[in-house]
Amino acid sequence: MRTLITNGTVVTATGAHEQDVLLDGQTIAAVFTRGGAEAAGVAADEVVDATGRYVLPGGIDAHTHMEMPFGGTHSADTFETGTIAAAHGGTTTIIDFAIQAAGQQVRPGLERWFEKAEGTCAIDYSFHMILGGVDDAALKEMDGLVAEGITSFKLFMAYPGVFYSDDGQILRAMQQAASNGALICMHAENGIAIDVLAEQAAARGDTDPINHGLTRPSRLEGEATHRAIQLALVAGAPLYIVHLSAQEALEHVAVARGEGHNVFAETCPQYLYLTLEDHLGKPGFEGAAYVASPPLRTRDEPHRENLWRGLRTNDLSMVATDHCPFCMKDQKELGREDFRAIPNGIGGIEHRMDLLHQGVVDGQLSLARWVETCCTTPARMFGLYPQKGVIAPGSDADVVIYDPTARHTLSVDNHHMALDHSAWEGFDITGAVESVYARGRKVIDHGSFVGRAGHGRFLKRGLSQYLQ
Ligand code: DUC
Ligand code: ZN
Ligand code: ZN
Repeated sequence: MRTLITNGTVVTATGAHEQDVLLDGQTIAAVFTRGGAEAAGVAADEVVDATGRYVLPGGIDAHTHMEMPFGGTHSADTFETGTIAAAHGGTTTIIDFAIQAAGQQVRPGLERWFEKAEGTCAIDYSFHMILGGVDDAALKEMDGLVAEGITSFKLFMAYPGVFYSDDGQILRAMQQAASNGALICMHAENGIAIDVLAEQAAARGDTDPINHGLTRPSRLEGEATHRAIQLALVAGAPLYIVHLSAQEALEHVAVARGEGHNVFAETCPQYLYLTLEDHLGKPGFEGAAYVASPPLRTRDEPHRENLWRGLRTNDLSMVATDHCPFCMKDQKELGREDFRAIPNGIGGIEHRMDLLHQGVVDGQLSLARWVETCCTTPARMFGLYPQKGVIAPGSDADVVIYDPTARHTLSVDNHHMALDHSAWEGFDITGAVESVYARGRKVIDHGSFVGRAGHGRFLKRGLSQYLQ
């Protein structure tokens, strides 16, 4: 099957280009200057007129949690529902976090993730590995996993007793990463101090959802980020900070990068748009929908402005969602009496490309930077480039046709995530995904899903290409 996409504006990390794109089977066969395909007499089974549309590389969401066990329940999206929602939003690859639970071995955790994802994903997928217990066995497993294409590992400085690693464990994992080429992804919040604050709040009777944010101050994200950077420098390992939310943390990343160190960070749409007061602080139990860690930050400090600036200056390398959806009913409700029992997570896999395009419309980001932070850098950072993240001959035919002028409103009534609410309810967006190709197969056609659960394949990743 050959598909020729004509008359569109191809947007890549290098800018906007008037080009035609030929897909042949699962790959991009050629990119022509406007009219070049016609002049060359290229024949195609399908010709798509993309006049007035952007033609983008498929989005890569490098931080998702499908069917993740947490606080006595599981995140609500399966690999099937979550990847279909992703496709609706112009994302054609996810990297999900397989989990080694505390007290368990690494391998069974990974095998469980393969079982869940195999045959159910609508788009391609890969895994990072969460290390919930760094010991000699886990360190040895790291080398094997890197050889098998699991080339990044997440450690937690938060959640004592669940996923938490102490500084010694972190240092040892970083030393292992320095020797095997893996990238350490860090959840940087001081969980020991947070647990003290949370316990004190509960003892005072401060149990509403907003206390989740009040007991996780941004300083403790800044402190943990600084400590993680120092440990990485001692180990001689590169470091990637996940879901950076606080200006204090960004400052430490910026200083390290200014000194020339291989320190990188992602942020998430919720930290660019939502706040502690306006969302986590909604009346009654409504704020539970916005409980995630790190928490939404206060609107009284310029966290959001600084994060947008960080995206422009490349102190923040990319945007992922930390998609971790829990319904209000039976899930968030577990913490109605005590904010500590609210499952942590916000769903947003479907809206990342739109919310960041809105940033372009609002003058926060350039068009090229939109694609770079959502598609190209994730591929480079996590060893998928140039198979993914670019429109170029030989790359996978993951292509999004995006209408930059369409307007729509995000809502639980029209989203495709398995969620009974939307953290993005009422957000007006300029720009909309029109059609999506995942490895050459059309999966979204004018807003309708026409793909197949099981089309997605596991992607064995190479080492991070952050230096390329
Ligand atoms: N943060 C969340 O909000 N959910 C899952 C795990 C995490 O680190
Ligand atoms: Zn995390
Ligand atoms: Zn996460």
